[in-house]
Amino acid sequence: MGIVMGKVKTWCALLFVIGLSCSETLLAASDYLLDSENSSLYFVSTKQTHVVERHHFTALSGSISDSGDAKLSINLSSVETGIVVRNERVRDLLFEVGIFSEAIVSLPVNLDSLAAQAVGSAQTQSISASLSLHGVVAAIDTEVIITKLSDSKLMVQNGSPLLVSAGDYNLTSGIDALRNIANLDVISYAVPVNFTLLFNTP
Ligand code: UQ8
Repeated sequence: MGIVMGKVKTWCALLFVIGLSCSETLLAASDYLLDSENSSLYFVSTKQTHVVERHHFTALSGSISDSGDAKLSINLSSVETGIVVRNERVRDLLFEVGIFSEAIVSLPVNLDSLAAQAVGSAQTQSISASLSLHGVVAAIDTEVIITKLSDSKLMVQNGSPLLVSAGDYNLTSGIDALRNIANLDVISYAVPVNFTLLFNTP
């Protein structure tokens, strides 16, 4: 009888431990949502050779699903260049928001490595993402720095300068249209992009 009770207790303890680790896995696997208020995505334009200006988007959304699919959506109508008429021209002549309202970045994320990362630490990861912009989907291979701010908060930043070539997304004729309407000799087709993305899990 004593041996049987002993075995029952061992099994109960084992099931308890399995139960605990299952619930931890479930917690670690919950969805992350972009904290859009505290996230940013900037890009830089260069005109007349030496005039370099910083712009950004005010409406971002995104998530990392419990199956490891990360997504960032950029509302292209939310472009902010600091000049109202220029915002309208970039929206209409460059991005053509009536047809292509959003840019979407998607990539797979290694959730195990995120779960194993210590709170307060940062890791650099090479990623291969796809960017859908202006009707074209193209690969972006780059590095990101992932900082685990708490058990429920991640910060993801570009780990090296990120360059978008307008030609890769069928955007050169739009840039030429902006150059013509503003009476400029040159606007560069090479556009540096910088991002800081904060994600929270409930
Ligand atoms: C844990 C984990 C790893 C999670 C992952 C999380 C995640 C989702 C990560 C994502 C990572 C990733 C790979 C992100 C990629 C982000 C990118 C690359 C997004 C793309 C953003 C984007 C859409 C960028 C814009 C691209 C582009 C080609 C822009 C061109 C801009 C230009 C050149 C504008 C020219 C402006 C200009 C000088 C206009 C001239 C002008 C005009 C017309 C005017 O009217 C005017 O006023 C009267 C002027 O002022 C006088 C002008 O200058």
